[in-house]
Amino acid sequence: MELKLHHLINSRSQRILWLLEELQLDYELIIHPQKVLNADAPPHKFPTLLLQQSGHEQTLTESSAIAAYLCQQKQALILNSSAHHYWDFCFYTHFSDGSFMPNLALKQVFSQIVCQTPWPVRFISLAVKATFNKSYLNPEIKTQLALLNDHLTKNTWLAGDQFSYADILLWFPLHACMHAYPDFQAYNTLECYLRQIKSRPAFQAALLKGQWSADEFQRYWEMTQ
Ligand SMILES: N[C@@H](CCC(=O)N[C@@H](CS)C(=O)NCC(=O)O)C(=O)O
Repeated sequence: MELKLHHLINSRSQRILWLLEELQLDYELIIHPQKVLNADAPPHKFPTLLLQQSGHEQTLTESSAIAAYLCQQKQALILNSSAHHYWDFCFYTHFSDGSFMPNLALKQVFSQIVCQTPWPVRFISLAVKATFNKSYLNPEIKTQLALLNDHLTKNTWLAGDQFSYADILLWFPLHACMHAYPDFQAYNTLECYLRQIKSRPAFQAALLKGQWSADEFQRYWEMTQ
């Protein structure tokens, strides 16, 4: 099976790059420094994975679908339905992109609206953003962080002692929260969990290959606070 990954620097596709490194799969990496705005270029969502097998090419998008497929193929980083932490595995593989990331995506949207509002009336969109953050998004994220913090206080990884692709999917929104949510430092366990991820060799290799910029990521997500 030949694999080609379309990756946008500092985006969610960094998770699939990390997954490919964890699974020790051979792949070709196509790096996109920024969003494709050219009408002639094929539209891309990042990640997009192209799989070539027996003369047939398949295009796969959606990080969680890509992760589920690759891990099933390799029979790695997944839990068997008889495993003690199977239900945690099931829940958290859907939680990250299904519930957690949408709140961060809304923060991104409000931040973009502010950036695109003409300067003389920007105070209006700034006020809307602040109100929505205060009254809805930050309380929602607080509840989600408390859930994760509580779970990871009792477990090394999301699925108990076993590192799984649920952890890979969680990393991006959790790391974004570190900069996008004002009181993140109150969650000591989550900071330790992120450090634990950072110490994985495959994670480090993926950061290098994906041209990850920690400063750029921080700057981008801090603007959404
Ligand atoms: N739910 C999808 C979201 C993919 C997505 O929207 N990725 C962003 C980068 S984080 C993207 O492709 N942006 C470029 C665009 O929408 O044109 C996934 O996790 O794979």
